[in-house]
Amino acid sequence: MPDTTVNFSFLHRTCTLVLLLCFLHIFVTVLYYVRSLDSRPTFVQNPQQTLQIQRKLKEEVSVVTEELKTSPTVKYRNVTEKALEKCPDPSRLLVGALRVEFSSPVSLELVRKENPALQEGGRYKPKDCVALQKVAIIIPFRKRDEHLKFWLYYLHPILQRQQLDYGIYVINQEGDETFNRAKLLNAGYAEALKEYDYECFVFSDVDLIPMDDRNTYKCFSQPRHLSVSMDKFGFRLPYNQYFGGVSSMSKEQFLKINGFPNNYWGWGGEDDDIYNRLSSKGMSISRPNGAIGKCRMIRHDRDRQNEPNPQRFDRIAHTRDTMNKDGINTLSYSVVRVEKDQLFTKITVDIGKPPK
Ligand code: UDH
Ligand code: NGS
Repeated sequence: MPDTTVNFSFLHRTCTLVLLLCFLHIFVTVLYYVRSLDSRPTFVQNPQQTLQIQRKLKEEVSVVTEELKTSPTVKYRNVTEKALEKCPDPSRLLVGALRVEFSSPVSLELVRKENPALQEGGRYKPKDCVALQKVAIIIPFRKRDEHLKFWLYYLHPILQRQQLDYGIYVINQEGDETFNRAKLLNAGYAEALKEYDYECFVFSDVDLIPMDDRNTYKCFSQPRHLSVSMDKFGFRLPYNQYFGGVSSMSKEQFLKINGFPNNYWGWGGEDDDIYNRLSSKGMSISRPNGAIGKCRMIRHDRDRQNEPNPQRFDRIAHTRDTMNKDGINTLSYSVVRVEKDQLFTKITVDIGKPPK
């Protein structure tokens, strides 16, 4: 009996000790928890506070967004970024009437040296502002190297002053078959678009130089005729519908007329066909005034394999019937060579020959 009493008493003391230890543990844990609550930053707000903070953040974001939209220079998080403005239209770099003459020859080396800002392929865009338009200039070409040098010598400085984002594409007809100006222009349109997202296309003969830099080589709300008063015509239009020499069209205007005809082999009529296409689609011709539109042609003899095309009168009489079946939608040619110079991209193309 005494043994049992001793055992019971021992057990009772042990249990009491364990219980006390448990209480002590709980007490210490609670104490630490309460102290940690005191020292924590108060991240959790009541719903009212949360809403207020969200509103403030929204306001700050919209202020920064507005600044980005309106101000060219935005300081944010210590980073200063320059957002470029659109170039002014007309460009403030223009000088007006120019002296154009062809008495002493020019070299490509000289033209390269005088135009250091050009990128390979005859590409340029203004550094300090966003150009108004991305313009591809397409030149139909075969064996006119002397004319091309003069063209590059005069046009590059003018186009840079006009602050255009431009590229020069010389579309060179391969071989000695009959020349086809309009088909080369179609090929130039297609090739230029493979390189860059051009929105405007200027089609220029290699022997025509503008005499006033206010004659901007860009596109307008209507197709533009740029060579309106040529020296060889006594500085007047030869006839009202004349659309030859230098013209410009937006991509949209060009596609609306299904591009240019591919079947005018030899000299003449293709420009009249283009005029017919435009007027059949309800478009009119926009032109600079006679003073600003003055230009000089480099005198030359008739080219070989570009004799007057005897079919041209019959063809221009049927433009409306043929324009949907012959144009950019039926263009077929192959690229023989692409050469990149600092001053131009020369693309030699095989455009075939007139059907027998
Ligand atoms: N072109 C060439 N090579 C050629 C033929 C034409 O590069 O062999 C190009 C060139 O860009 C030229 C354009 O196509 O400016 C138009 O050529 P064109 O022969 O239709 O027109 P252009 O006004 O000559 O240059 C017309 C005949 C001039 C005869 C003058 C006689 N004194
Ligand atoms: C017209 C031609 C056009 C040519 C224009 C000017 O007669 O293609 O003369 O030619 N139309 C026809 O022959 C149907 S030019 O004096 O520049 O050689 O552009």
